[in-house]
Amino acid sequence: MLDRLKSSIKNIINKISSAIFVDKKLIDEITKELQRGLLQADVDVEIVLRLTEEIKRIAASEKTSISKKELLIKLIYDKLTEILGKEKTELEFKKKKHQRVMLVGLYGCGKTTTSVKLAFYYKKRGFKVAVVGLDVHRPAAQEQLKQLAEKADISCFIAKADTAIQSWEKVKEKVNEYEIVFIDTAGRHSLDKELEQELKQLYEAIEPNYVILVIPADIGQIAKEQAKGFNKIVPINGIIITRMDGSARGGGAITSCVETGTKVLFIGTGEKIKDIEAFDPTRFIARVLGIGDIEGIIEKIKLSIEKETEKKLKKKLEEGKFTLDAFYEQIKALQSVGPLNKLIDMIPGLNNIRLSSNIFQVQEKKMKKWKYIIDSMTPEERENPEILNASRIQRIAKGASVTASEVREMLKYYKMIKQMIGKYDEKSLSKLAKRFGKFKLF
Ligand SMILES: Nc1nc2c(ncn2[C@@H]2O[C@H](COP(=O)(O)OP(=O)(O)O)[C@@H](O)[C@H]2O)c(=O)[nH]1
Ligand SMILES: [Mg+2]
Repeated sequence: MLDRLKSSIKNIINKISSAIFVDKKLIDEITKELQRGLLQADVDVEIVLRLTEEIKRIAASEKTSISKKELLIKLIYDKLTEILGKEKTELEFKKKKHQRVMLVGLYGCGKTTTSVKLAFYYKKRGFKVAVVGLDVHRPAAQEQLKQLAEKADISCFIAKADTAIQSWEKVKEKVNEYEIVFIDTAGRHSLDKELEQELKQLYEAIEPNYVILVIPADIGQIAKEQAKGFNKIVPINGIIITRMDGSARGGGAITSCVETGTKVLFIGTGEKIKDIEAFDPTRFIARVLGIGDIEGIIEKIKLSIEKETEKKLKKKLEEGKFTLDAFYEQIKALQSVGPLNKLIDMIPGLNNIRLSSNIFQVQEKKMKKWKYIIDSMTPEERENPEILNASRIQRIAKGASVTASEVREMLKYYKMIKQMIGKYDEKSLSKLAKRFGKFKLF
C-alpha cells in the first residue's frame, strides 16, 4: 500500500536528518521528492503543488526558535495530515436506540462486504446490530450478504421482492429491535437515472441516520466525482474506501474525497470481515512512514509544542485551576500509558519522588464510578472541590448511585495529585509538561 510514497518520505527524512544546513537547495530537493511520491499515489496535481508550495514558503519564512530541521519535518507531517482530513471522524451511535445506516456505491465497490464488516465492527463495540440486503437486482447478491453475515454471526434480513423498496417494506418492522442496522443497497455500473431514482426512494423510505458511500481505492482521484455525484442525490455523511490493501492509488482516493469536504470514516484493508479500520489521518501517516520514523517525528513535534504546553500548565497551576474535570481527564489519559510513577521514572530528576507502586493504576470500574460522581456535581463544585462538605457529598453520592466514602476516596486521589503537581519546581514542571504534551492535560 502506497509503497512509493513511503519510500519517498523515508528519503526525505533521511535527507533532512543528514543535512548540515537547511538551505534553499535542500528544501527544493525534498519538495520535489515529496511531489514525486504523492503524484505516484495518485494525489491530484493541484493538491500536490499547493502543498509543496506551502512547505517551501513556510520553511523559507518561518523564524522560530525550533531548529529548521525539526520545523521542516513537522511541516511535512502537518501538511500530509491536512490533505488526509486532519482529524479522525467517527459516526455516533446511541445505545438503546434504533439507528439505520444506508450504504451506497457502484457495482463491485465493496458495499456488501463492508456492510458486514461494519456490523461486525460495531457489534464488537457492544451494539446490537443487523444487516439488511436490498440488492434485488443481482440474483446472488442477497445470498452473498447472508453468507457473510452468517460467518460473522450477525443477524441478516433479506426479503425477495421485485423492487428494493418492496423488499425494505417487508423487513423494516423486523429490524426495529436492533440498535444499528446496516442496509446494503444495489449498485450500477455508473450513476445513472435508474440508480438515482432508486436511491432517492430508498432514502425517503428508510430515513437513515447516516448514508455512507463506499468507494474502491483503485479508482484514485475519480473518487472525487463519485463523492460529488452521489452527494447530489442523497446527502452523504461519510465515505469508506475499500481495497486499500491492494491499491497504490489510495492516496488519491482519500485526498480527493477530503477535498470535496466529505469525511473518510473507514478504510477496508482486506477481504476478511475484520479487515476494516477507522480512518485516522495521523495513524495512516504513521503507517506510510513506518512506525519507527513516526515516533521520531512525534518526538520532534512534541519539542515544538513543549513551550506552549508548559506555559499552559504553569498558568493553570498559578491560577490554582486543577479542577476535577482536569483530574479525571488526566487519570483517564494515564490509563493508556501506564501508571504515573512509571512515567515519572522516565523523567530525569523526578524519579526521586516516592510513590506507592500502584497508586495511579485506577481500575476501569472505579473510573466509571468517578465519571458518574463528577457528572453529579454542579459546575461550581467541579471548579472548586473545596466547597464539598458532608451534605454535598451525600447528595452527589446519591446522584451517582455510589457511597459517600467512594466520593471521598476520589477526592482524596484528586488532592494527592494536586499536591504532587504543586511540589514540582520549574524545571521538573517543564519536563512534565513535555511528557504530557500529547495527553492534553487540561
Ligand atoms: N482486498 C480487498 N477486497 C475487498 C475489500 N472490500 C471488498 N473487497 C472485495 O471486493 C469484491 C466486491 O465486493 P462486494 O462487497 O461484493 O461489492 P458490492 O458489489 O459493492 O456489494 C469482493 O470480492 C470483496 O471480497 C477490501 O477492503 N480489500
Ligand atoms: Mg453487493
